[in-house]
Amino acid sequence: MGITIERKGESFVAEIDGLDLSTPLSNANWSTLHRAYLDHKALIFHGQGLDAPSLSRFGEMFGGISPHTVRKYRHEDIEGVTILSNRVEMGRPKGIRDAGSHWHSDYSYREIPANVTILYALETPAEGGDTILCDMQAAWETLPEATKIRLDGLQHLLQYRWCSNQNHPESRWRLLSEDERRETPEVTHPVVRTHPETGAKSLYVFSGLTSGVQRILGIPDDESRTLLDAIFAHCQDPKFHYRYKWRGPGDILLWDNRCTMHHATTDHLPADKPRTLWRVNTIGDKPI
Ligand SMILES: O=C(O)CCC(=O)C(=O)O
Ligand SMILES: [Fe+2]
Repeated sequence: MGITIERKGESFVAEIDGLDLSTPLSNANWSTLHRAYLDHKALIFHGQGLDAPSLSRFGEMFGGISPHTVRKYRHEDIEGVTILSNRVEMGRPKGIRDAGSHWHSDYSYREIPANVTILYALETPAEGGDTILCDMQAAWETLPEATKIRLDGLQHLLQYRWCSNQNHPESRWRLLSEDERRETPEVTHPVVRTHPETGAKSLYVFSGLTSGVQRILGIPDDESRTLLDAIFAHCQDPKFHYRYKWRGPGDILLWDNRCTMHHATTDHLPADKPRTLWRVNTIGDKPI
C-alpha cells in the first residue's frame, strides 16, 4: 500500500495513511515520516495497533525517550510511557486525568525540553476530549515587524511549579514530591526559538498555568507582563489552531514541541466518557 499525506490544518498538521507503526519502519518510510513531521509539525495516524513496547520503540526513532516528570502515572513495565486517563479504578485514578487544559509545550520548564510528543489512543469518548494545537511558527511570522525586533533575543524565566495562583486545581505545587521539586529548578529560555532542524523561528512562550512562565528577563516587570499578554493574545487567533477530534482506539496524534503548543480539553470531561491515551516524549535540544 502506498503512503498518502494529506494536510489537515491551514498552516500545519497532516494525516498519514499507509504506514503500520507497530513494526520497525524501513529507512525509506522513516525518512518520509520524518520529512512530513518537519514539514507539517504535527501528524495524525488511524487504525494503529500498538502495545507499550512498540509505542516506545516508535518514539525512540525520534530520539531518546524522556519519562514524565510525574512518576505516579508511568506505565508499570515501560517507564517512558505515561498514562493519561479520566478512569478511576478501585478508587484510584488510572492515569493523569488532565495533562494540560491550557496552552503549553511539553517540558518547556526543563533545561532540555521535549522534541516530539506522541499520543496513542486506547479509548476515546464519542464527544469531548479534543486536543487543540497551535502553529507557533505561523504565530511568530505574522507578528508586526516592530514586535519581532522587540522580542528577538529576549529570554524568559520559568519554573514548572511556579504558578501565579497556587490554589488553582491545576497548580503543580501540590502534585510534586520532594524529589520532583528538586528536579524542577528555574530555567531560562528564549522567547523566540530557532528550530534546530528547519532553521525556522517560532514563539516559545506559553500562557498555561503549568508552563510556569514568570517573566521576561532584562526589562521591567510591568513591561514584561504587557509583552507576554500581547503575545498570548496574538496566539489566541483561531487561524493558528487545529482542533483534533479523536476518532477512536488506534489513533495517533504526534507533534513537534519546538514549533507548536497544545491545549487539552479534559478538565471537564466526565468519568462516564472514558478517555485513555498513552503518551511518549523524546528528549530534545536546548532551545536557542
Ligand atoms: O490529553 C491531551 O489531549 C493532551 C495532553 C497533554 O497536553 C500532554 O500529554 O502533553
Ligand atoms: Fe502537553
